[in-house]
Amino acid sequence: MKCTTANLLGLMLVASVATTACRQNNKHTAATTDTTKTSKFLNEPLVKDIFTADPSAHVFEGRIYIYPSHDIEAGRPENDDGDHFDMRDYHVFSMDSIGGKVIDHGVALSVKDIPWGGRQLWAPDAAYKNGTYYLYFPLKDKDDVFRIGVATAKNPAGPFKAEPKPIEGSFSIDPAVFTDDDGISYMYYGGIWGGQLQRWENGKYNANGSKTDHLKENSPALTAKVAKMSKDMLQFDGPVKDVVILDKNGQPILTKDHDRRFFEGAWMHKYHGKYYFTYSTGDTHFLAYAIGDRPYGPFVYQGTFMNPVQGWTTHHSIVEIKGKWYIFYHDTQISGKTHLRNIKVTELTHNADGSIALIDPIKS
Ligand code: FUB
Repeated sequence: MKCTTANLLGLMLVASVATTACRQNNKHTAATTDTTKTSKFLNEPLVKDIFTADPSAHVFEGRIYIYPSHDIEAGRPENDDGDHFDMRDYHVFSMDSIGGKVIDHGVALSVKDIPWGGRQLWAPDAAYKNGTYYLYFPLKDKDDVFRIGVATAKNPAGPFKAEPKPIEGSFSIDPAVFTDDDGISYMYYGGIWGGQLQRWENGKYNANGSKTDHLKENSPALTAKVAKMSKDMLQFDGPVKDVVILDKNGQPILTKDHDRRFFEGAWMHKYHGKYYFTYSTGDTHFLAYAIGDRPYGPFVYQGTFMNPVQGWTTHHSIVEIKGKWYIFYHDTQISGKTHLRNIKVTELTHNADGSIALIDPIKS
């Protein structure tokens, strides 16, 4: 890893707490957890020397691997399209246990090495199958349309090599790949506003698709998407389907229902045979969940399981580690700025009735 401007900027910003220095062996260690007694936050950042967000966590080869976005100060204006999130590469992090030392494995993939790439590397996810690790990532193509790409490696930390083209038929953002007990993998994805989902309502891209179409306020909300993955994990196998979320009366959640409708940041985990579809409500800043009997749904809305974090965006992953469940998430504790985030982790509890216990990321 090189000592980049972003690294140095990050180091300067957190000089009082960061203990990390760039090393020549392509790895460096993130700062150890700062347990300041007066902190209002439930948890402290896992990484303090660079800005990280949108953490997708997995257990690979007995270690916890985290695949986050790498936030930078790109000097872009802040707007509803998310132009201020102008990320250029990914780092992969790992640790041997929750609370253990966090290792930064350096740059795993750069936008300059993605042949079809334009701008904005947003929230990624990773998967493993048959000896290969797959990194899935949203990126605007050269026409400024978000697509989902895939890159492969033999090592969970990368470096990853991007496929020459995005996944055929893919669009929008925030891929999350779930592999069921039968070995079949599914990609959940999508995001409205800057994630462009509203531009794909009829399967074709319409740059004028509006996020503020008030005529649709009483219509079913736009849904996340789900597609089965091909055996080689490089393509979709079959049609892209809607992730339908119903209320407890069997009615679809409506566009105007900003507290409950899907916005972005999909994730799937399976608990006691049920499929838990979890997501961000975006402009109302909740993490919400809906439960179904099949990977394709439909899913029945259950409630929120995380209150708003500090910062506009909220994005998570849920993973089982040694019999306990954890949520990886982010906030803006270090910078106080929307687009410069830091990843965190905390335990997640499934109650006896299958509901998820509410987490408040800010101490009362
Ligand atoms: O990091 C850029 C975008 O912000 C992600 O893709 C969204 O989920 C939100 O966290």
